[in-house]
Amino acid sequence: MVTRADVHPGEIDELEEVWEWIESFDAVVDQGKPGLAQRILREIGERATARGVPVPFAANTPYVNTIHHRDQAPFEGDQELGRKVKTLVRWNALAMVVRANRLEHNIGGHLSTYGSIANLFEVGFNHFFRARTDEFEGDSVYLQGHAAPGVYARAFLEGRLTAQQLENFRRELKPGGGLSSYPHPWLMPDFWEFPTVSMGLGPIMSIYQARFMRYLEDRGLKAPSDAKVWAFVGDGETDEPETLGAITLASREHLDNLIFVVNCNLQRLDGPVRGNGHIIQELEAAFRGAGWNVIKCVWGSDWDPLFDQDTEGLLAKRLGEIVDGEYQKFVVESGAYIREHVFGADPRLLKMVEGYTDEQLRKMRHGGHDPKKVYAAFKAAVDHKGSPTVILARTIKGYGLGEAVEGRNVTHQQKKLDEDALRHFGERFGLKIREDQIEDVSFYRPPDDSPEMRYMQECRKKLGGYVPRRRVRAKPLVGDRKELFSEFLTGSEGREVSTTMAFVAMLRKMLRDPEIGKLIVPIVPDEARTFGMESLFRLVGIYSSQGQLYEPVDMNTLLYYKEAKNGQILEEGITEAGSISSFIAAGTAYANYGINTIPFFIYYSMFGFQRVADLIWAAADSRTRGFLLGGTAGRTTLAGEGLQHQDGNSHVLALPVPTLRAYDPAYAFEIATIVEDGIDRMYNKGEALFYYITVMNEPYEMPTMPTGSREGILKGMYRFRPAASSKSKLRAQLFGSGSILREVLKAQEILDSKYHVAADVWSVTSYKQLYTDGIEAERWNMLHPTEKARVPYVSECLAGAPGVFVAASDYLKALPNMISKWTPRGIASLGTDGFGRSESRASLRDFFEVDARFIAFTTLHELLREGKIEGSVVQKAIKDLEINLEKPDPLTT
Ligand SMILES: Cc1ncc(C[n+]2csc(CCOP(=O)(O)OP(=O)(O)O)c2C)c(N)n1
Ligand SMILES: [Mg+2]
Repeated sequence: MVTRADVHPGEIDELEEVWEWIESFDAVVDQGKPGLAQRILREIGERATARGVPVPFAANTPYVNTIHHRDQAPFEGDQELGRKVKTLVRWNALAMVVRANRLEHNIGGHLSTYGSIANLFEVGFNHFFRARTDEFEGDSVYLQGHAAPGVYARAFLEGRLTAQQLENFRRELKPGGGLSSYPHPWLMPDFWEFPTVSMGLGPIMSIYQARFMRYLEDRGLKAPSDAKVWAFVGDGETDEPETLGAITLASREHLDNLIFVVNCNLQRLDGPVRGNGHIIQELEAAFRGAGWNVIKCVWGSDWDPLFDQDTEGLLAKRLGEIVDGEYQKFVVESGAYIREHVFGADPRLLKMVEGYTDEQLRKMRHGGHDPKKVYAAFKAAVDHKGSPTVILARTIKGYGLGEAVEGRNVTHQQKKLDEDALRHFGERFGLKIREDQIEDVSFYRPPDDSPEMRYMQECRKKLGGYVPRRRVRAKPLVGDRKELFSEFLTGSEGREVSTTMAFVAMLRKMLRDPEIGKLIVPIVPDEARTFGMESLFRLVGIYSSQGQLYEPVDMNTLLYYKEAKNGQILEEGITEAGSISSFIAAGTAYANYGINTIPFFIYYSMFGFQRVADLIWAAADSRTRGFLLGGTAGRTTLAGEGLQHQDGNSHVLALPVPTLRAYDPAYAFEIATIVEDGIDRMYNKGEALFYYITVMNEPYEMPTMPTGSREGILKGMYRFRPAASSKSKLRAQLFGSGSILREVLKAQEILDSKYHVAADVWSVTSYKQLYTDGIEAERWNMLHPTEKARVPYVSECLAGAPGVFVAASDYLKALPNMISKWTPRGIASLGTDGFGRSESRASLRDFFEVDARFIAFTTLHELLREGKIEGSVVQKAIKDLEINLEKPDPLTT
């Protein structure tokens, strides 16, 4: 930037002319017309383009506060009392972590993240975060996970948590309960609303939360409100693709209900976030480029007089030159060092600070630690209209924790402080507690009627109550939906349909239901046509906050691409991470908004657990309800697509998620039974569950539901087709799942007609359910050694079942192997371990050895092992069934 000092009249003509323009511009600003100044710049920019002069692109503004102190909203609060409250929260947060680690070495916890974010949180808690009340839906606040100690400490001061609970931070199993390390709604369902600790998930979930609020409003499911979504994000956390990956959605959708606050302490765990660069400037460019309102809050009020003197932009220029690694150094260095290295670069800068002592220079506060600056930034953010806002607040990691910790690279994992550091803390913040309390690091809560405690409570009262606080606000649904699903129980009468088609027909029917129809939220990541869901476009419309501003190319067709403001389908585009974030928002609306939305997220099954398993884990933590539908599932059922697409994994990857019920159904009636029961359990009975159902694209006739199979379908297995004759000496029990069940049924016929083996066929709808039931029974038996033992459901089904046991599925062999020990004689498992292939279904099933031939052959082999048949029978079968004994192992091929 040119300054007056650069202009030497008559020397360089150009500079003089440039300076004249700048002076004219300054005059407009000095007249108090910033709007006009902006317009002039815009008009000149447009003029330049029209005249063919390229306009220089600048994603960044100088390294100064976006809000000039002249335009700052005045701080509406009592700064002194606010400071006292903050000190108390800081102390108790510190005490909590230090005590926990004195009691139990290595229990962990973080001091430094909260040290940096305390002021940002406190301004929010005292002045901005509105609680959920019966009258107002409240703000949704995603709090930076590693700063949890500060949130607990505040709740303790508010009287919501006891000293005992604080004492048991990170020791949740102690009598009286403890506190979870991070925000976990599962572990603290009355407290935490949003799990944020896996870096990147909080930010993306908050974006889709803000969008879902608009969706609910545009669809008339809730009244419009000015409720906000606040997301507190670490600067290191912005490296996660999820953090920045969806920011353009927020600006495209004009989500001015969304506020990101990035805690720019310039450090992550190991060291600086951008030692050789500028994280604040980098983020500014990214967010501005994406269309966000960016508020940089870098410098505290102490800097205002200096910037006032900086009429020529020298200081701003110098501050923009210093890299973050150097800024971090200033935190640990003396005032003299700062004088030399910041201001020493130019004698004019040195002059600016000649009246400042070194101590004053060292103490110059950063924006994120100045309540006035933060208040002004937050106020500007909540008042801003038309786009989301990000506040980039400069802070110091480990702020207030003493020289050995503040700004050091080791600060992140600091859990202990020596007595000197504790005393230093007390002195620095003017904490009025006794010396012995300092040494003991005792929790400290002044009397309720002390001015600071009253202030804290009054502030919260004005904002409607406490935050965070989780409460289930929806009333349970009451309907019985047996009738709604009954048509799917009777078979397709010769018509061949796939389970995907059957499911879509059910979805269509649910959408028309008077009670649940409007609550259904279909979510697709650009895959609706793959699943034959395009008929829904026209039926319920695709949600678009702007309606449809164009005439779709297929307008004259029945199933045209209909976008509508009240559209019901969330067509998310190609983002499984975004879609599952919508799923979580919709599946937790029963708590956050008191609305029982029922999400159905339908996606390519390989790109579900494999791609976004951590978000699915967060869904479970959040007590999400709803249905995940893995479409075009099955390693051999999805023909042609090959290695990356063919899913034989998801049912294994679904195993660890405790609240998830995973099903691999073969028939429409099974799906209908599962979905009907699922809605009942989740929304009528209020259970904290969600469902994963795989659906396939192989068309076949859907049979009628066998009588008495309902319980078995839900529990995980039932006998679908008994052997034709139970008299045969050679017996087998065959298990099939999903579309492989039909291979098993074919094997049953081969075995009967060619080898006189009478086999019962079981449909195993859920290995996960069977496994869960089995381990629960085993555990109960272990703990009740003298009582009548519980029998796992698998054992109950198969008690006395004759013959050998063979299972085949389109997933890994691990699934049947898991339940093998509860069957009378162990299971021979067939599955699809290995990489997929581009091939036809028949070739794939041969390659993975899960077709009827291999099932029959494996059964005969099992009978041979049991000594029930001669080797010659197996030899003959090898020929008859054309089994290639030399074929390569699909696992390693
Ligand atoms: C997905 C994921 N990866 C790694 C971690 C471990 N981790 C916890 S905090 C942290 C550093 C955080 O840095 P930043 O986001 O800058 O937050 P700060 O503590 O500096 O405020 C890391 C790597 C995590 N929690 N989640
Ligand atoms: Mg950081």
